[in-house]
Amino acid sequence: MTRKMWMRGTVAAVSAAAMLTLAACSSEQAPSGSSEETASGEEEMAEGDDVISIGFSQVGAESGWRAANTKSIQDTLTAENGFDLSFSDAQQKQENQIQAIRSYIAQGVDVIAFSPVVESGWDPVLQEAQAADIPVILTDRAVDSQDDTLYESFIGSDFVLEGEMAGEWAVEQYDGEGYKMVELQGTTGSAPAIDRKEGFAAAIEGSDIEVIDSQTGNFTRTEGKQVMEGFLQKYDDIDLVFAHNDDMGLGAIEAIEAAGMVPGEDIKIITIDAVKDGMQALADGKINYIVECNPLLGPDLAEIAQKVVAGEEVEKRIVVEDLAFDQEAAAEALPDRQY
Ligand code: GYE
Repeated sequence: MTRKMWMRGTVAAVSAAAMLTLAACSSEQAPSGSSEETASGEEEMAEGDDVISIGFSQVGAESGWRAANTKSIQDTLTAENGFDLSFSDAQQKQENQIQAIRSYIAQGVDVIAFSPVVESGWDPVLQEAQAADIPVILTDRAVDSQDDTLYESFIGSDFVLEGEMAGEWAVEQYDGEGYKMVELQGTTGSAPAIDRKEGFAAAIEGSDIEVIDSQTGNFTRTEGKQVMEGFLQKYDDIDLVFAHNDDMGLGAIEAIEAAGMVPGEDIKIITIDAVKDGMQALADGKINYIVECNPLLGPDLAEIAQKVVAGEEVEKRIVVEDLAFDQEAAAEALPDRQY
């Protein structure tokens, strides 16, 4: 399998407008390219026929990352760019996503895309899409299916690597201090929660950072705060929090401040995502380090959908590259941040 690294780190510096232009260009290219090949079929391709209907089932609206991801998809898969988008929000429930996918199959859309809330349990519905000849593109989160013919492509970050980057920085900064750490995990069973936990644990192995507790905060600010309140009641010696996303870290900040302590000093905080609110807290000294997870997947999704519909080969895995920020880097990056 060829692995293509898309330099999202550099792409992030390009303006959203430029990326939309890119998406718009490629949306014009795919249909005209295909009608050139079948010159005689051009007549049948009445105006509007080359519009790609796409059903997208989103995880929910649990975080700032998700809001930015939804915006990127909705801003890119527009009528102007040649798409007819049906969008649904599954409110973090797999059964809602399965229902949405079934309704897209019944509608007979050209492409189905979704960000699977959890990793497992997708084979039956993906087989239904395959039987109906509707290509599926995964965005953001992976499925653990053994049969990779059930989807065309998976576009998203390497979550294990994100966890490792966070853990390596923790070791660099804090090894030797005997730090006690608590972990705020993402949604149970989701690819980013499983992978970030694994990557971080591997990176701190052999250091003297000790994970004293680990619970899910479901990627939300409210639950992150609640879980952190519980940790603070249970332990009086927490030195470090690793939160699987910014929102839970921001919830933890509220809990730490309410307990009369200073986040970023008395208790250090490392998170993942690097969305605006997280970056602001990092620049303000309340978070110590953030590994980025780029949510701007709309342009890649548009391009892959066009290729799939045109019958072109696509990469099975498109890895989005992420950066990382300390407090100083966050202050510098903030003014130009898109999300
Ligand atoms: O980190 C978190 C969101 O799947 C990468 O989901 C995504 C994660 C992201 O809720 O904020």
